[in-house]
Amino acid sequence: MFTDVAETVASHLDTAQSLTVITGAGVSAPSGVPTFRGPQGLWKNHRPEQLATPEAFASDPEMVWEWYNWRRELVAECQPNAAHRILAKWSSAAIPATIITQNVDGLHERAGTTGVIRFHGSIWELRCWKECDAGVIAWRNTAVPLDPLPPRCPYCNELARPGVVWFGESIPTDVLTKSLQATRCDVFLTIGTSAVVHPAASLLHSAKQHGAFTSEINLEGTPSSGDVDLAIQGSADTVLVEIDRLRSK
Ligand code: BV8
Ligand code: ZN
Repeated sequence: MFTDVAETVASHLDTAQSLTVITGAGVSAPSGVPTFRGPQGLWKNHRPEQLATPEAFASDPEMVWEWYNWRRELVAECQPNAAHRILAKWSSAAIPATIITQNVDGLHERAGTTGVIRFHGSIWELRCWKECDAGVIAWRNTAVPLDPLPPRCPYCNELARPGVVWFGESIPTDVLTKSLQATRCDVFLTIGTSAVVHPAASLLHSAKQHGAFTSEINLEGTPSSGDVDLAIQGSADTVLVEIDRLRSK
């Protein structure tokens, strides 16, 4: 059903000297991780801006930590899918792909992808809410379930917060710089994202300005669909398997 468009992407990949991919929740959907804005989405009984914000955490840290603890438990039971595996393979190819992800679930890393640029951080990292000297640097915590809940900063014993970027918070400068640098590429793929969250969604426009061939792989149309050279409607895992099959190297 999409072999011809997959062939077009595969042929661009065969001649590309650099490839950058940005992924969203749709890449983890086949693994059973709910998307953010889908029917059974992670936000269904909350508006995104309500829950994933510093204000929500300040007013009710227990409620926000209940939500993250639930997501961590859910993700811990999920396995990477073929989309993660193909991207992991491409990240260690002769011409390695750069994988930028909006996802905080860690499934790209679990699939073996090297050098993942985590645009919105990770639910497997915590930071000190009071930003004490030692605790301002995120630390890894993979405990499922979290105990105690909410978790404390090991350095000052104040509240810990999830190591993610919330709405109204800036993307860390080094992450933004690395991501913008990665948009200087021959091929830019945006996969499994509704392209409504900025500045992540604007990386596509930066890639276009640098002359990249751009393609979107998504189950449904998005605000980016009209901006890419080739929009492919399909599931990230099956489309990536087809493109990988058609690549000659
Ligand atoms: C910033 C981490 C500067 C936490 C997330 C008003 C006030 C303040 C800010 C704003 C404002 N108005 C606009 C903004 C900017 C705001 C923004 O973009 N808002 C949007 C909602 C309008 N952005 C920010 O605040 C950013 N910071 O701008 O800093 C600043 C500073 C101060 C004041 C102003 C500006 C920070 C944004 C980061 C927010 N953090 N997550 C957590 O995860 O808990 S965002 C959240 O959405 C997730 O990270 C997620 O990754 C991201 C994007 O969602 P998607 O991944 O696209 O998921 P979604 O469900 O939406 O779509 C999935 C798609 O997959 C669907 O299209 C579906 O069809 C498709 N799909 C499903 N299954 C499959 C599939 N595709 C393929 N195959 C399948 N099988
Ligand atoms: Zn601290």
